[in-house]
Amino acid sequence: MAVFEGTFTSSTPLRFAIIIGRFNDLVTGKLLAGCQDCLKRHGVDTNPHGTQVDYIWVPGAFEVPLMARQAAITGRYDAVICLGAVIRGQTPHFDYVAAEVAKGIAAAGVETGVPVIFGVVTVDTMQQALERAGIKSNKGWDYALNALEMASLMQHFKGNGLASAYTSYEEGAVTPQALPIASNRAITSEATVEHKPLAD
Ligand code: INI
Repeated sequence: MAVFEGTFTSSTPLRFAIIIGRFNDLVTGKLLAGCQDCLKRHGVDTNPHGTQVDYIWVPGAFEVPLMARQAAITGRYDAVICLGAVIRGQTPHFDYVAAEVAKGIAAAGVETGVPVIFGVVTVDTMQQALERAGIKSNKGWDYALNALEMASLMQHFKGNGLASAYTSYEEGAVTPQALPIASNRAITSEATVEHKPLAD
């Protein structure tokens, strides 16, 4: 038997998608900066015009899970990092939004087999959000570390997720019947996705 662990540096260049909610961008912008700082210091080229990180901006945290799933299903990324800030004082339906976002992000990872990192701060006040986005510490840094670790860990288990099944289907190696049920709808509608680096 064996022990499997991820590392924080990889001998092969890993690719990441970072999904960022614009809502509360005072917070999410700082989370992103922390995230980029961590990736850079671990040898990742974070330039949006480079080959390792794509940045995808969405209106708010509610839209993050959909884009996380779309990004993961392409099979292009070793991990997807989701950044958002949901602040109780700003939304009477805080509990619903926070719960849906958490469930959606978890589902995107489980369904596709690609690590999807939950980097959405859910707090009571803007002060608390800012404390987590640089004033005391920057959770963006931690989320990037989590992504590096999971991306590296998953290298041991490549070939078992929906994203790889999707790629095999695109290459004609498998039929839709051979894929997980949840993937069949996605396969037919997403076969023409173009994989271009996105500008910031
Ligand atoms: N989006 C957030 O990311 N954080 C919030 O605190 C928030 N509040 O307070 O409402 C928020 N709302 C927007 C939401 O995420 C969607 O973008 C919007 O409802 C459109 O679907």
